[in-house]
Amino acid sequence: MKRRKFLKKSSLSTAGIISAPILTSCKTDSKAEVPITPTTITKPIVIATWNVPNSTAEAWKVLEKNGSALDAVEAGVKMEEADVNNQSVGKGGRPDRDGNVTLDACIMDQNGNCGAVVYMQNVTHAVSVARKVMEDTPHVMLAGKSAEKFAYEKGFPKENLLTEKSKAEWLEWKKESKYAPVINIENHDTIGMLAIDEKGDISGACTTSGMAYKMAGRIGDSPIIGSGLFVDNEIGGATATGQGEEIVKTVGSFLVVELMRQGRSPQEACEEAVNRIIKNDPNFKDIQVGYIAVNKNGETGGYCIHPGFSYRIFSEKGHENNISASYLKV
Ligand code: SD4
Repeated sequence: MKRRKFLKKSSLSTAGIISAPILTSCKTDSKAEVPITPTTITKPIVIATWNVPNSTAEAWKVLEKNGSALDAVEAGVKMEEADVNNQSVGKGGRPDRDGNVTLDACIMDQNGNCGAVVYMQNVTHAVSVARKVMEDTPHVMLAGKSAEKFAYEKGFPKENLLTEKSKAEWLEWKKESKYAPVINIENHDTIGMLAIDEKGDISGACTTSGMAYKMAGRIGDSPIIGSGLFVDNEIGGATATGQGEEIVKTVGSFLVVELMRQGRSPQEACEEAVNRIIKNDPNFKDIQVGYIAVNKNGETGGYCIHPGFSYRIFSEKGHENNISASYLKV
């Protein structure tokens, strides 16, 4: 789509002129050609960035037994952290430019409690360490070596997170050392997950190894409450994937939730949050950002700058099956 057309489409929907659920125009993947009609979705529900069937299924296992949304999102994203084939999260993640895999993660519950770890190495389940920060410390965020030490104190094992595959790719990259994040590197990426449980409580989690070949010490949006993730039990939640710097600059996930508070649908709120980014960044064609959101009615939305971003919803009512939807705005 030409930029002008794209902007026009965005501003129309932002102004509410397109009021019908835009999600009905989502393109679904080949596994499930079911159009999404938000009004048919009710709690419990889980929604996650990217096509992560194992993660949403794992979260659902918790929700269907009347487990908490908090337990569901932790269990769900841990699947991706442990999956060495996902090179954007946890073990197997692509390293920074010095060859170190450094993890960022956060978690937030229905009471507004939250915990995060940033720049943590050698521990696969960053989200669980983040939860320990939330539950067992007076703080919200621990960084680097101190986060790692805290993890060991809590019984997490030390592991080498750099797989042979990610190492070989990094060595190849080093030959040119050109930092150019690739849009939608593959159909696995940072995982952000939101869930509403049977009681109607919402929680969220977000976990990543960050942008491949980032500068050592760089931290993105994913562990920053309000940027990579935000939930508010009165309103709903949002989470993000993509170029973290852009998401941080606009406090994206908080923005999405606040727009929903003002009456926007999850879809409209995600669109507006993307619009804020492209309005301020003339180079938006070179970056990808994707948001997903759910409100307390179980209505969902998702939006991104470039085609290729998908998100996955698992809910019972109206959707007996997993649904994997991509929102392609071109
Ligand atoms: C970051 N938002 O560190 C993360 C990266 C990401 O898909 O989402 N990659 O900026």
